[in-house]
Amino acid sequence: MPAIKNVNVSHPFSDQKPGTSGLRKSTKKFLEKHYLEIFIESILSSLDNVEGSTIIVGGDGRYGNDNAIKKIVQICSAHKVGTIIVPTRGLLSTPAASNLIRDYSAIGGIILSASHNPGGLEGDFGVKLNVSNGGPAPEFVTEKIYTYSQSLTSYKLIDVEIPNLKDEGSFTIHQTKLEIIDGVQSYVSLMEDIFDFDQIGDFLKNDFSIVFDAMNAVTGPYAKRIFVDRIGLSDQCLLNSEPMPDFGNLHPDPNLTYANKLADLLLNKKLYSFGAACDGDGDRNMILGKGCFVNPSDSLAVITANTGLVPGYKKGISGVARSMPTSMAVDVVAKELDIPCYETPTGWKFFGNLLDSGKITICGEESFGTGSNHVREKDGLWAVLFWLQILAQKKCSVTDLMQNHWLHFGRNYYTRHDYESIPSEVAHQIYQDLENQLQKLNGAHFASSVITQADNYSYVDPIDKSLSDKQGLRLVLDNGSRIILRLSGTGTKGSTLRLYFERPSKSQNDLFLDPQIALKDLIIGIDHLLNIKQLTKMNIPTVIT
Ligand code: G16
Repeated sequence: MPAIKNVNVSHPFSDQKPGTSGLRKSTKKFLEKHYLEIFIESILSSLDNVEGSTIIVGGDGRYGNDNAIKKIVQICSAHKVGTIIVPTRGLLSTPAASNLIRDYSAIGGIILSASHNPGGLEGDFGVKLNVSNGGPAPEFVTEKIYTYSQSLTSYKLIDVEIPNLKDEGSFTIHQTKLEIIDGVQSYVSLMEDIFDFDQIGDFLKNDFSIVFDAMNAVTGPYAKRIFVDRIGLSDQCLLNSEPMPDFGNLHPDPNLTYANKLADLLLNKKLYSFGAACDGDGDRNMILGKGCFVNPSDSLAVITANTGLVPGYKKGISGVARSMPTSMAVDVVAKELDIPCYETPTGWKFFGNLLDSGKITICGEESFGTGSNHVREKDGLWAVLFWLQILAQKKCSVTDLMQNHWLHFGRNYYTRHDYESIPSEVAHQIYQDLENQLQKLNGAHFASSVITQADNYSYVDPIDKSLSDKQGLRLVLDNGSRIILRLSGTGTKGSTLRLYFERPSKSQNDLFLDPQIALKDLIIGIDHLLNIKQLTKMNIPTVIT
C-alpha cells in the first residue's frame, strides 16, 4: 500500500480568504507551487468526520480542472476519506454537485470553478466548498478555512497515479474508493421529477423555436441530454455546447454584454422565440424572448407567480427569498400569494438556512441566479426549464408573459451598472464617500423624492441568529425607489463597483419604458452625488443589466 507523504511548505499563504463564493484567483496564482494543495488541506482540516466519509469532487472544465481533481483525490485519500465521487471528464455543474452531495449523503463537495469569470491560462480558477446540505459553506466555515490557510505549512497526500477521468469505473486508492460516475444522469432525473418534459417537448416542436448557449462551459452535456436526447430537439438548438478549458475564449457570464451573440440572435435578428444561456459552472441563467430581455429580478417574480403550473410545485410554496439588491418585484407577488418574502445579503449561502428550515421554496438574485429547494444552489437549467414549462402551459410568448405580469402586478424598473476591474483605491473612495454621507442623506431630497433610509445593510439570520453586517450601502426613497452600492466579492482584478437602481410603478401608462430612461433621474442623481464617471474615467459602465 502506498505511504502517506507529508509535504512541507516554506511559508503559509496569507491571501486565501474566500469571497462571495469560494476562493477565486488567477489561474496562474493557483498554479503556484502548493497553493491549491494548502487550500484543500485547509478545507479538509475545517470539516468534521472526514475519515470514512463521502466527498464529491468535480468542476466546470476550465484549465486546470483535471489536474486539480487528481491532486484533491490524492489529498483526500491521505485524509482517509471513504469514498470520492468524481463525474466523468471531471465535469460537474454547481447545481448538479449540490444534487450529488444530497444523493450520496456526502459530507460535502469540492467544486472547481471561478463561475462566470473567464478561464484558460490567462483567466481565473477557483475552489468552492459545499457542505452536507448541498449548499455553499456558510461564513463560519469559510472563516475557519481561511484561518487554517494562514498557518498551515504542510499538507499530506498519497503520491500515486490517479486513473484518467474519461470513463466510468471504480478504483481503490490507499483506503479510499474512487468512483468515476456519469455526472449528468442523476441531475437530469431530478429535472424530470420536477418538470413535464413531454409537455415542454410538444410545445417546442410546434413552432416555438429555442436556442440555448452553453458558452463552451459545463452545461453543454446536461443541455444535450435534456433537450436533444430526452426532449427530442435537433442539436441545432445548442450553441457552444462543448466544454473547453478556455471556454473557446468566451467570457461565460450570461448577460447582454458577454452573451452578446445570443442577445443579437434574439433581440435584433429575432430569429428564435426563446433563448437562454448559462454561466461557466451552470448556476446562472439569462432568459430572452423574441425582442425581449428578461431581467433576472423579474424572472424570479414570474417564476414565483407561476409555480402552480409546474408539476414539482403544484402542492404550493412556503415562501420566497431574494437578496437585498434584487428588485422587490417578487415581494409584490408574495404579498398577493400571501406567503412570506425574506430579504438576505448577496450570496446563495444566505438562503441555505431558510431552505433547510422549510421557510422558503423559491429564491433568487439579481445576479442571474434563481433556484428552489430541489438543491441548495442556484440552478441555471432549472430556471430555463421553468420558463419553458410556464410558456408551454400558457402557450404564449415571453413578451406576452412579461407584459401580462406587469399589467397585473405593476413593474419594478430595475438596472444594474457594473464598473469592472477599476483601481481598488477608486472603488473604495467612491464606496467610502457614500458611506460617510449616509447620516446626512437621511431625510435629504433626491431625484424628485426624499431619502427615508440611508444605511449599510445588515442581516440577522432568522434561524441561527448570526449577524452579517456591512452588506451594501442602501438609499431608500419615499416613492419606493432604491439605489444600492456594493463592491463585488467575485472579481479577481482590481475592484468591481456595482450600482443597483430600482423604481416601482403601478400606473398602466408607465409600464413599458426602457429601464435606462425610467431610472434616469436616479442614475444621474447618484453620479452627481459621487462623481463616478469622473473618478472611474468611464463614461459608461462596463456592463449594464
Ligand atoms: C456568486 C454567488 C451569488 C452572488 C454573486 C454575487 O455568484 O454564488 O449568490 O449573487 O456571487 O457576486 P458579486 O459579489 O460579484 O456581486 P457566482 O455565480 O459567481 O457563484
